[in-house]
Amino acid sequence: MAPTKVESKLNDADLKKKSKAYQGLTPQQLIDAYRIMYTSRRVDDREILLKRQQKVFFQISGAGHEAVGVAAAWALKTGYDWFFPYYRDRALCLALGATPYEMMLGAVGAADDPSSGGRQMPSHWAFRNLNIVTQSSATGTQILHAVGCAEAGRYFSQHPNAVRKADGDYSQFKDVTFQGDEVTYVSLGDGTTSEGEFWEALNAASNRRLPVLFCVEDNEYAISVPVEVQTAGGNISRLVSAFPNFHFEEIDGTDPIITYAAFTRAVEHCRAGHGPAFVHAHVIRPYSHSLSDDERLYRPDTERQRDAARDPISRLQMFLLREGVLDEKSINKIEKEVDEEVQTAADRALAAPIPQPETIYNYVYSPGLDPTSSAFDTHPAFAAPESGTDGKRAASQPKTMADLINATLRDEMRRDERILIFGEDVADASREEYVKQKLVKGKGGVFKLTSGLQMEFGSDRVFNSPLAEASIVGRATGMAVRGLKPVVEIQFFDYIWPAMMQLRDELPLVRWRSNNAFSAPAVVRVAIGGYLTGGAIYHSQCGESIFTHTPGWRVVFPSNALDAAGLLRTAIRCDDPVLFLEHKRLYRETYGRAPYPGPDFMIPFGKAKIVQPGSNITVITYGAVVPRALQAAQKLEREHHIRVELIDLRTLNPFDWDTIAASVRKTNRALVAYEDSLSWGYGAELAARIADQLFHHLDAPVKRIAATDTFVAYQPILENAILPQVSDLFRAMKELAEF
Ligand SMILES: Cc1ncc(C[n+]2csc(CCOP(=O)(O)OP(=O)(O)O)c2C)c(N)n1
Ligand SMILES: [Mg+2]
Repeated sequence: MAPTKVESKLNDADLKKKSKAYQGLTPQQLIDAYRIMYTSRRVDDREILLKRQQKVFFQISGAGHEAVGVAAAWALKTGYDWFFPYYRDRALCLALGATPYEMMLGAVGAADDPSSGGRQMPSHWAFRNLNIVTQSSATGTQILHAVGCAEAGRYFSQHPNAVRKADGDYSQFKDVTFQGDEVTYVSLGDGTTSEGEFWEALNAASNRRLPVLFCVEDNEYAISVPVEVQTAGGNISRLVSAFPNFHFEEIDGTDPIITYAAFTRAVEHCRAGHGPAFVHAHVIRPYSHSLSDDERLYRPDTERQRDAARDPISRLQMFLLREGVLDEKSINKIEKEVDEEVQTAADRALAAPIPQPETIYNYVYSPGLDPTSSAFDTHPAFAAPESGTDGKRAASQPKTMADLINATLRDEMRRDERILIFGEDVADASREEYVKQKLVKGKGGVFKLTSGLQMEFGSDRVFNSPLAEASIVGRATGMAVRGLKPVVEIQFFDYIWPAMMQLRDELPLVRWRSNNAFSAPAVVRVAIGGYLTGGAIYHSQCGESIFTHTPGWRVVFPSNALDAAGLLRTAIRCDDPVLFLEHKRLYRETYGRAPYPGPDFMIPFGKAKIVQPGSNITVITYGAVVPRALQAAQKLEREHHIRVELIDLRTLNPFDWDTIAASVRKTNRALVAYEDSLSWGYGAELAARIADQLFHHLDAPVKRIAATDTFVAYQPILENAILPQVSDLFRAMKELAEF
């Protein structure tokens, strides 16, 4: 938008003096600030009008927060720094370069809405070209993404080769840009400071001295809950003041000049590499929480009038008049121009095409790289056992699943400098000198899966995280958005739940909700499952169906060493988020060992393995039930001449329906076996599909065998009774065959 010329009669000397008084902002910049703040308010007002006319479907305003947005945008650099705003940051986005028209496209849910293509509510900003990253409605999740983003910027500065792309993997779709002194901005409300993820983010940013600028826009309410209920003592600045390496500011965020000065100091601290900054801006919320809220139900008029007296727009207007920067006529002129622009934007947006229903499946997964395709189907290259060096001979020996996962991670990290590994206890030793001085051997994971990787690749590529699962997944998401390939570990599936908001509402959803503007193809490795003899309730759980029920994830669950290696490589090279479930009991099992299949062996997703062909019944399973079902099937054949076709799914989403269907058409009998508790488990969906789509081929009801509908108990007698055993599988198979 064209800036309005200063209309008052200021000479050069006056201007210089004034600019100093305005904390470095020129009178022209103040006029521009007024224009943007006023535009922001008018877009809100127009949306409210359209909502009342039922032409838009939701409205949440940035009213009262405009000065903070403009000040932050001007202290930072468009397209250079990175932004994780929240829904009140309309003025920030406008000041960074977004337009009222683009915002209106979001409000009407137009196909060309740059933030989400009509998939998200309005004010959920994403502007790829402005480095404004997609956000969700979940309060606080964005803070960890910002931390990961800042870590990525630093990583690329220290590993410029990581920018390189490879053909045929995710990196071909990930152009990396970074700046050595870039800053990541993230904002949130006062209520959101109560979320655990806020504290996890502060802790990580502080400890790692990351250039993250945290901005708390404190309007004293979270919907109807006042700040003194959210925050012990009523002031978040006081609570966070002990975090080291921070620069702190607490300011009146309704005054753009003061706010700009505070942001400028904060940005300087971050850019200089001193660490993060925290700007606590006191603002107002004149328009209720959203159009679905009426604040008169919980705020008396007196309080609302007190706020109104601090309205940032009228304050700046009065200031400009008082200073002689603008007169009434020029203010009216600006406002008229803005009103016209907003009106035109709304009219154009209302006429814009809306998304077509058939596009709903677009961008659940990468449109560019299909991990089920033949590109991911390569042959193993086993080392020849009789010839070659000792190393080659060793490589030809059968290895455990744990060995091959470790070897795959190692080879992929050698191939691709974008890969980072972090999680709880994954490093050999955080105090790396202990290992280097050979004082200790190093840990490398509670199951030793990442053993030796820190020592080979360095502590900036393999490192321990704090004990904070949301932080692991949230930071990985921020890194993956920037083009890194984090391969993070959740130590036990039983402890995945603190990360659930990130795993359900964020990582798998980044691509779809931003209409492919952003993506986060990270890998989350998780140790899962029971049969441990003593694992008990909190070290034995399954629960994979919760993730196969979440669109956006690829879910992998190998049963043997070779599949684990081939599928993990596909997971790392593909362009989708992958939940890689590793059964603890299988890590070092004799069953399914294999020699190392070489550094390029891949298995495509969605391709089951027929473990044993058969003609009488089909058994569909995966994970640790595979060897148990095989034992039962072999016994059944020995004792009763019943031939079982045993299918190992290997990947749960996508899953290989063609192989299941072909088998059931042949045997006419299906048993679905799984380790998770029976009801609502993964097998329920398979059984339903078979019953639905293969009904005419069935000679017997589709049966399921699974754990009891309880958790897994400690005492082995109880554990055996709870988890499906070989004898249970045998019985179920026999009954089905004899039905
Ligand atoms: C995790 C989560 N819990 C609850 C909500 C519902 N909700 C949306 S906004 C909001 C209040 C946020 O208050 P605050 O952080 O102070 O921001 P403000 O809206 O006041 O700017 C709540 C409870 C949500 N979106 N996400
Ligand atoms: Mg608030």
